[in-house]
Amino acid sequence: MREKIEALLAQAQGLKADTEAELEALKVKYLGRKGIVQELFQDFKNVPAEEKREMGQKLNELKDAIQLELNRLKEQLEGKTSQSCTTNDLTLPVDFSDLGARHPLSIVRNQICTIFGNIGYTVAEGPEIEDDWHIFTALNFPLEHPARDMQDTFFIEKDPDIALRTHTSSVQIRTMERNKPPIRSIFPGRVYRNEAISARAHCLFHQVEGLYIDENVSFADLKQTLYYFAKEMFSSDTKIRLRPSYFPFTEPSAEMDISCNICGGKGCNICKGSGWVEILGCGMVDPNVLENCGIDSKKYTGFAFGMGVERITMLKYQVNDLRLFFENDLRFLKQFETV
Ligand code: 2U9
Repeated sequence: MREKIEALLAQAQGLKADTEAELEALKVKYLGRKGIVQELFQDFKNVPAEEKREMGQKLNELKDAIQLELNRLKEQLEGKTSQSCTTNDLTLPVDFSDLGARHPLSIVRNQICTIFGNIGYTVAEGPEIEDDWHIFTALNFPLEHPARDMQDTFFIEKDPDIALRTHTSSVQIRTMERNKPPIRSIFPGRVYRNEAISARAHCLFHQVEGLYIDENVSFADLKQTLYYFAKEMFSSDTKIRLRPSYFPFTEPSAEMDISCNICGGKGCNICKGSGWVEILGCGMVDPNVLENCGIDSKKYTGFAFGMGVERITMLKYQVNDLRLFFENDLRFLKQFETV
């Protein structure tokens, strides 16, 4: 019996099954009710008493070894089947039916970049995590300005000098620090403010700011540039008006309205009956800001402007809830230009 068991143990190591049926046949042959192992158990009664203990152990070892081998073959076969089921048919034609759409904010940001690109503006980008100098101090924000407050700005824990930028003006500062005039660039990017999320406000939004610095740049240049932008962005019969305003980084400062693109200026619920809608802020760069960046304010002047991409997109496509831009609902997103 010893020789038989040893021969069977050796056999068990080399068992092969290419199909479920072959595996089943092996199971019957070795472990079935009339199988080889069962036959050996039948013969066990003839084993001399002094060998019974050793032979009993060996028989159980053989049974376990065969069972283990059959389990391994079963796993191998299952792996093969699942692999063959997931293999793609690479000869099938590609399905183009479910292409994505460009996000409306990307469409409008790209349009803004193209409109300014056509009159010689380059595009510049910079970090979203910034230091106090580039977000506030270089931009002439007084120390007690509310924007420096934790209520309004996301600061990095443990370091009051570092925050998420609240505007892309920080990139303008970096551009002026590194380059000599003439500078003519626009600055698109994400900005962060500590606001409660609603239909009209979000803690994350997108801006495009612009900067033009050279000798003899005037407020008239600013006005003409923004008039060109409004007509390109909305329609050629769009009118603009500038209202005086205040920003720490520009002097004089203004806010710009366009004639309502929905009612053409007659008055509707979008423009609240006034015929005008606000689209951006602007002004002549404060001489302090130029000096903070190493630009001679006696020689150079410049204008700057800033707009929220969400606001322009809402007006252009008549979207009435800002949250739609951030929810990734395909029913909303698919209404815009497809890629
Ligand atoms: C430098 C100097 C001046 C950028 C400007 C505005 C006015 C403005 C707002 C519009 C809506 C921000 O997105 S918004 O909330 N922006 O009103 N931005 S002037 O002026 C600069 C920028 C950088 C160095």
